[in-house]
Amino acid sequence: MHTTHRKGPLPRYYQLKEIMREKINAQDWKPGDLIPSERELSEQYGISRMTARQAITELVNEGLFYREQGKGTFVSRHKITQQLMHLTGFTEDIRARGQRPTTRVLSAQMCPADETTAEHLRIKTGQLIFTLRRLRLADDEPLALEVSHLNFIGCEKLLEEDLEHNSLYQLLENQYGLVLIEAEQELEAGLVGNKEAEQLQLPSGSPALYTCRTVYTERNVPIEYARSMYCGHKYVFYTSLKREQLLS
Ligand code: 16G
Repeated sequence: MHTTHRKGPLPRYYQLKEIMREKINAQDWKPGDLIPSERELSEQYGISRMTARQAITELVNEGLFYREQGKGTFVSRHKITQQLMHLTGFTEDIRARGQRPTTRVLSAQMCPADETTAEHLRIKTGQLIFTLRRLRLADDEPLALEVSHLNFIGCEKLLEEDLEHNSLYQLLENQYGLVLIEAEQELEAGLVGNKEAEQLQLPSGSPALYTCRTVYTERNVPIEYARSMYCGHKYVFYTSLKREQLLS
């Protein structure tokens, strides 16, 4: 389909959406490419600018495009998938995609646990725990801001670790002999605030995915409570669902 039809059964913004989707699938438009402006699309397809805007906006909302203020609208990179069945860390997820994970440590310190964190880690509010704030990048592109709270005997030793160049999960497992067994994770949609927008190099108000994760070691002891903010247009959380068989 290369043109939109006024008398077709489908609304014209929808037809344009499908045309643009095809361009991405056919790789005529590649990740990072600037797409034509509303004006160019409206002239090319003989539609109003409002119709072109609606089609673009819907593809932005679906995560296929992203907008950069003052620059235009671009094709998103293929999203990074975190499988929700396996307990993996950022480094593993990014390497599995053939990308290079890097980390900027924003702060690492012993802090008193706030009420929510204490509840998840099953400790007393105010207990000192290791708190790590990191900006996570894939191929030098900022992807997520993470705050990890860790509690285990000797967690203050993490202050001496090089967390800029090491995976936290690998350290916990290989250096500290901790066995990460399972995790609970919640996802919530939201928007990127001003400060985070700057760190993630996004316009403020961009879509974000907020996650809360509690990781357990053996005997169901919580060890990490992490709150993260992922760039909404670069990340997808994947889960496969099976219908429970009816008991006969
Ligand atoms: C993931 C976890 C985070 C954990 C990190 C470890 C979510 C929402 N967060 O990003 O809790 O600290 O992996 O990654 O999935 P690392 O081993 O690369 O440091």
